Amino acid sequence: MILKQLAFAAAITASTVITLPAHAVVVAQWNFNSPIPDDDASTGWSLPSVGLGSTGLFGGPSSFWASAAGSSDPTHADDSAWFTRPYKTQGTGDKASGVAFNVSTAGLTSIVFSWDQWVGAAASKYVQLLYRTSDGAPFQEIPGALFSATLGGNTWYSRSVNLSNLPEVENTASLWLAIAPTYAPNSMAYEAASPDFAYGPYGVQAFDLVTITGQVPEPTPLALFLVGAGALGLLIRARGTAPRPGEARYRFRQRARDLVSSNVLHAGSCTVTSEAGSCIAAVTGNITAGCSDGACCVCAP
Ligand SMILES: [Ca+2]
Repeated sequence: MILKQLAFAAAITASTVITLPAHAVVVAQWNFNSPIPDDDASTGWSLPSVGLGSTGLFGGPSSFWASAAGSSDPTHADDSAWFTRPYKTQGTGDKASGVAFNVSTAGLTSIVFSWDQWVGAAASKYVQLLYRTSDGAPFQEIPGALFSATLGGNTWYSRSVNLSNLPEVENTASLWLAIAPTYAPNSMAYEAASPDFAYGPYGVQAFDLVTITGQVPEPTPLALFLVGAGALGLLIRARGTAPRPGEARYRFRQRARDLVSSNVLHAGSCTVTSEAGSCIAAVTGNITAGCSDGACCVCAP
């Protein structure tokens, strides 16, 4: 049995506000590798390798798997990337095609989006990061999130955007983040990533190690002191074990005293994310996904 630390926070009232130090967790990460290595980079996996989420394509491109050699994925054998094409023809569909990633950020703040991107020589030199917080809503631009293939085409780029200044993306059940080719600044045309190439819709945009992180509140001594008072909320530190996926058993304690009986079994919704060495959960529902070794839980509302 692996002992885990679980921070359990449940607000009693919606108006409760407690400012706490935060703890970063991986909401979802896609390495696009086959979950069972098959020594074939042309096969891959679109579900997250860590956490929960989904991928999408919009505006025309389809996808295939191919070698991710050169990306920052530490996997050296059977390392796949998610290749996409075709995109819009020259002079059409600015920011109207791309790839998208969907997660829940319920209970999380300070969202950070990072990814590796391969830009083909004839692919658009520029991409714009977009977002939406409702499945049917149009995408909106994330201010300042315009990226350029400054080193030319046929190159991997590691990119990251801190979305802390965009509160709409925090604590939402459905956050979509999209990467869309866009015209060169102050123009109405795409520019090829490599200067000696003409832009072409079959220029590949490929992706690897796409990662979305967030932060969950962590209890402070003051907050723990408030347990039981009910005035500002309920905040419990717990220690427990993870018997198997689908279950989580924790012994809730308050300052070294058992708060409730040990081995409490909870059922509900929970997302497992990787966080070696500790297990933190912001619980607004109950728990179904057990913490496995090196993993922790972030619960959906
Ligand atoms: Ca990979």
